[in-house]
Amino acid sequence: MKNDILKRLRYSLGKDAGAASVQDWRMALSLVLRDQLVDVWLDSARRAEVNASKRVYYLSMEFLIGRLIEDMISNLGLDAAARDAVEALGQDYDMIVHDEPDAALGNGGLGRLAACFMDSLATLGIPAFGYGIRYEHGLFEQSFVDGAQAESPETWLSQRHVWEFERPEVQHRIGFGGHVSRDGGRATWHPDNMVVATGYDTPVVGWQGEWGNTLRLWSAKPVNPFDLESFNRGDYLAASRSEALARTISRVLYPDDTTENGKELRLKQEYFFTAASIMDLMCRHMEEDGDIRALPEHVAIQLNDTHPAIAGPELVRLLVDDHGLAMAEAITLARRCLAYTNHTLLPEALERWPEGLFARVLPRHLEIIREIEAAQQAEFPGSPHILEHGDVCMGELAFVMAHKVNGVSALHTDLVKKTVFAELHRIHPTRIVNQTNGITPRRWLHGCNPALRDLITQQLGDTWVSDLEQLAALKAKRSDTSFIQAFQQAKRSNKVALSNWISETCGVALDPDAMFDVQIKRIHEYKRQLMNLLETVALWNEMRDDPDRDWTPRVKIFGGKAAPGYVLAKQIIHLINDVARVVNADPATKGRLRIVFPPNYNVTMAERLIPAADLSEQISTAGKEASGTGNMKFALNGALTIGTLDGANVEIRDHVGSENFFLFGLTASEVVDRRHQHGFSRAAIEASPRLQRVLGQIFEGRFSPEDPHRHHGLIGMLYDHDHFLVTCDFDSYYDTQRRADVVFQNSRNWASMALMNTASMGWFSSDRTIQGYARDIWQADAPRSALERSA
Ligand code: 26V
Repeated sequence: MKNDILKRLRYSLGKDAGAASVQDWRMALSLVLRDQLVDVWLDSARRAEVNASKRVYYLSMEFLIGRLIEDMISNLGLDAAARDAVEALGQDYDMIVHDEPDAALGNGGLGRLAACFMDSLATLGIPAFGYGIRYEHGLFEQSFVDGAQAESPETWLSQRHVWEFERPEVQHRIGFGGHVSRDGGRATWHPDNMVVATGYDTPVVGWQGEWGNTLRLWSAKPVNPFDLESFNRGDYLAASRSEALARTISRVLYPDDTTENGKELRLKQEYFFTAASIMDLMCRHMEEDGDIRALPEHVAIQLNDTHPAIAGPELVRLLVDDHGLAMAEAITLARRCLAYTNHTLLPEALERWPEGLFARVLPRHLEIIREIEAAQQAEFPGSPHILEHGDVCMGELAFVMAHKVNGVSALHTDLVKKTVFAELHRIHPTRIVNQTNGITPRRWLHGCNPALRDLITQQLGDTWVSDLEQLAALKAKRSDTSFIQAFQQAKRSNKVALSNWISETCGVALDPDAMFDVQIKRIHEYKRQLMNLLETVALWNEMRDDPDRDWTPRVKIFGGKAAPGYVLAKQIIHLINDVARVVNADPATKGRLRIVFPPNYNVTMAERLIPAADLSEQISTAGKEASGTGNMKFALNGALTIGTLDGANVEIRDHVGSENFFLFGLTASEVVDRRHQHGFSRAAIEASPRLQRVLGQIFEGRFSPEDPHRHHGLIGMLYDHDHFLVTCDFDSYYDTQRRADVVFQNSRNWASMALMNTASMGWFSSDRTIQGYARDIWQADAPRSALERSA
């Protein structure tokens, strides 16, 4: 390996060992690893082709993959070999693997789920492609300027992305706009704008390197690089106009996961990557099989939310306009290929496009949507409309064009049936199914938590990594003193490592024996970071009032980005930073309470924070968090959860046992009732002197003396339109936190409860989730050898 690295450094990167930077060494190592992936990857592709296997196509606007190098090393089983080789070359191994930029091609849970699914599909040996967009700029970088969020562009591609293979020969032309002509019954779309989608392939090789799938991301290029005539005329701007237009399409990830409906560029991005993917899989099918009517036997297309929902009309368009099928047959055939996952019930996040915009960008698709709508109404009179109030409703479109629709946790699926799709569920009572989310244990335990991983492997051997239910055997160790001590030791070493990192990056010293209480996720009103902060201020007050009490020392850790246009979320960030400044400077609570908010939360930061957490904050308003997946990562790594009965928290609590979970708050149905009570938030505030005091302090500028009015907006919101019931759940949350304080004082008991969490989380492996999709939705099997392995 050492020689291979030197060879790559010299012949692929053109660098001499003496002149090589950390980045050069990292790229050389990565290229050596990539070589090793290629054989199994190409072999897998060939086997899938020879067996004419059904392939899964996972269409997602987002793949939040983070860094890949450590995954690649450990999936290939090369941990020791890579370290030895790099050290023999006199280089710092950890520095090299930490040099890789974090690929942030997603906003949060939905994108990270897609990345975990790719890992599980490869580990299970299910032939699959992930299709998405190769954004030039991922999610913005966050910094704090005087406590307020500032954004700057992310630039992961400023260095070469070493894992990918550019495929200049894989190109599809994607049209926009124009008009539709008719010749007899046959329609032809004449777009007036074209771009080319070029594929970039990243191999995704599963655990132990036995199977490899492809993540194919599309980049938009101009059809003609530039207009030579304008160039010769000296009009350089006009010469590159078509280029500029094309490149905007894959330029940047939309950073708002709720409000950017109706933006033309977003619709173009959605159509761009969906059409490229559908054309790509159709070409593959026609080459391999040749019978267009056999498509559903060979193709399962999963739509990750409604973002690729235009896949339905696009598939119908190709079947009717290019392959000459009748409309009714085309709709039925397309439906047999398609399935749709819903990830949110928030009304503002459900996609709708103004019909006028749709007509301008995708005129032929709008016609087809009208036909789909007519067919649905003819068969099921009174069915909910796809076209409503001048909008194209993507949820209804996705539902009607899918043979299965799934929610992502038991509670969420139940609410999908009862709320957003109640009427469609009545008409199609077997279409909606549940597939509770999961996480890959390779990254979220084996990779990120070496201390705990080694302890588990000592006990169980290493087959748990692809068969996570084996962790249940650890339950027998809950009263085993020496094992519990080793378990505590692993957590403590992670907390020490995190403390060192926080002291370097935030300049705040932490006590590793304090309770590390962590809330990391996008900043959203419904996730209630504000409630966590109000509780922190209340605790601070109480510590100052009663300094002689035996307080449990706490470190409150926050992480997360606010969408640049989400004013309230940004105010919450500002308030957290304001409170942190005052509390961290207070000698009265020194050593007892600390607040830290490291900027630019991303996958890599999650990998540092999760293994070091004692308490996991999963405190969304019940009925609002579809599933959550961070909740699973924490519990797997031995944190206890403080949480509401929301999303997958419900199932986590069922698995780990109610005695090992800090439950509080209103239930989803109580939330609905409470909202109907007039003046519910003022009543809750009046009933809680503790909350009143905190709100008063913030209102008076206790934490922002230089600008005492700064947080008036937030406080006013809590009094007058507390839509997410922060005020109503506050007291129950505060009391439950104090209960956690007491339990934490008995560290051995806490550790034994934490162990019960780790030991009970096997079911939340994304391997289990993917097996559920394969069985209930895709009817896709792994080729025999892989199946035998997982059996
Ligand atoms: C929506 C939109 C709407 C318009 C513009 C851009 C954009 C980008 C992303 C989204 C999706 C938001 C939905 C989402 O991320 N849902 C999360 O999905 C996780 C995986 O299923 C789940 O664990 C979280 O509870 C859920 O919030």
